[in-house]
Amino acid sequence: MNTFGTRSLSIAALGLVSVVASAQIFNMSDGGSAVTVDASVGTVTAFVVGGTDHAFEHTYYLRNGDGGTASGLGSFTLDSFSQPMSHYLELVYSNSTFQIQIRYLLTGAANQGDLAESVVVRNISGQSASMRLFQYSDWDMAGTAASDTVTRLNSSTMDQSDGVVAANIAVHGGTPIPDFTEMGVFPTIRANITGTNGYYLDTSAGNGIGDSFTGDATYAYQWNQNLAPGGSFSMSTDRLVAVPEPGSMIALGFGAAALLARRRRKRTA
Ligand SMILES: [Ca+2]
Ligand SMILES: [Ca+2]
Repeated sequence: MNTFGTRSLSIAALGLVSVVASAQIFNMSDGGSAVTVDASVGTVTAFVVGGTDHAFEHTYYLRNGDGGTASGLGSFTLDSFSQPMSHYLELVYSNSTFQIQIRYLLTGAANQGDLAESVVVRNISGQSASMRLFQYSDWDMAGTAASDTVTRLNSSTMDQSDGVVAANIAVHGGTPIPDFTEMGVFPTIRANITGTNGYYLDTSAGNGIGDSFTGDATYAYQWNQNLAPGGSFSMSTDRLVAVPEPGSMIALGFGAAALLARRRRKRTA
């Protein structure tokens, strides 16, 4: 299948290199579902199921030790990308300490889509590293930032659903169970991860089961691992979006609600 990477190479061949550098967008599709990844920042920017985009931002931050803040993948070098099939994408980034490989696998079916991610973080420095890996998610279920409820089902699973238009995402982050998780309103969690030195998410594994938050819900997972030189850490997560039959949403003025939600997307990163 075609990939943006393939198209990028064609554009580069024409000499329009600046276009490629500023927009490394990969589109995945399978069974009527679609995912867009902006590789320039390592972020899922769209997760379309049932014709509606349920994503605002889903991304990673990394930190070595607790003396500073975590960095997004936009500060890393994108070493390679590969999209041999329309439903599969592999990205590899590095900085002076870490290499991070992210593999996305999309499986779509009628009115549902499943996005699996497997991640490997490798210590490529010559010294021990204290990996602090954050996976941060801001889904906007049913295409609206509002009226979402996220619930901590267990130490590795968050469930997020829209209370007005039935749409649901369930995340399974069980391999291994994250050391910390947090849920809350945009943009607090992201601001703390990227702006507070040594920030840990607020809930240790095993605590706060059953807690929930309603609003413009966001949540994050944190894994801590001490990596020897050359050592690596692997984890995987999976998220399933299920939506109702298309006909059941029409009476709810869904389009107007989605339009209002898009206004929020003008917010600054
Ligand atoms: Ca949200
Ligand atoms: Ca919503």
